[in-house]
Amino acid sequence: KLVNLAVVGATGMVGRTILEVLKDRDFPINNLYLFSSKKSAGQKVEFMGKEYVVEELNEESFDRDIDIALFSAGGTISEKFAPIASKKGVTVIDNSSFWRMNDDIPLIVPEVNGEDAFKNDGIIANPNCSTIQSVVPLRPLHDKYKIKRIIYNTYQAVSGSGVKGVADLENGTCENYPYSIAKNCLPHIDSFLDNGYTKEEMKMIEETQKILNDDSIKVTATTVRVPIKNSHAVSVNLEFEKPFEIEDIFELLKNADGVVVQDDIKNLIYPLEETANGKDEVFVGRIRRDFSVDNGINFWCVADNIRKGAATNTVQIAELIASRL
Ligand code: 2RA
Repeated sequence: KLVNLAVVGATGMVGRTILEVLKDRDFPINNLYLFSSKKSAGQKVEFMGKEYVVEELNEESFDRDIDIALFSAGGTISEKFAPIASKKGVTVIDNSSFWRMNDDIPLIVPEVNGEDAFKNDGIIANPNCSTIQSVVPLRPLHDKYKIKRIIYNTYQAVSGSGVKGVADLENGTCENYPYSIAKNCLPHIDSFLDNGYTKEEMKMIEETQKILNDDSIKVTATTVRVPIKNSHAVSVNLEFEKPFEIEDIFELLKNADGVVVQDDIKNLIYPLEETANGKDEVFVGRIRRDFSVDNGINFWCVADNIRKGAATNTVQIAELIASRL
């Protein structure tokens, strides 16, 4: 069935990338509607040889035949308009963090818990970018060896902060960060909470447990902004309940859905941001046993935080929903 699709936040960095991914994946579109804030309304966007005029989002925007709406316009817009759209029969796939930890809202990474996408009442949440790339490799490992504990250390590109973050790196300014991101790694993404963690760190902790549907997994995280333009890297340390052979870990990762293993240290092969940029897979390397515990491993993963971390994951969820329309 061809899909009547809306993109809310169509002129932003993720919104524009969603359009690229829709084209790359030949998503089956019947009618396409593009929405934005008042500021960006009226812009003309070319998509698949047709010109579209971006409309200002309002309460009547979904009073037309729309099957699926992809939101990437911030939490305030999602809080107000996702319920309006879903009440009119639209399935909303939301990139903001607003709905992610709501018990009734599925939080989906198709390679990990795709089936849960169908248990929705009209709103599906897309996880945080650094969470998405970190959990993609975990499905087969958790299924076979049961993950007991996860330690995340992230190295996050400035594109995660949008165009202002990129400008600060390129111009050496401090518009978007408290200190120069051109000269520092900043262990501070999003705001600090009373427990001493940042919201970004708590997102990785809570979202991982929800996506793997296992609150028994102990998770901790340190999320760091680094002077890289695009693509996030994450150092992942896992401790399993069960013993394993490292050769089997390699095999499971090589066969994991959505993963490309780049691990040949003799030839200095390991994941890099410049090879992950523009791609939709999660690149995994530096796979090795963690000798400091009984059943532990370390690995390094890199992914394009705007594509797999946001736009592509959103479109993959839309493909799942479209398959059952
Ligand atoms: C960041 N993960 O990188 C957050 C939101 N995109 O800033």
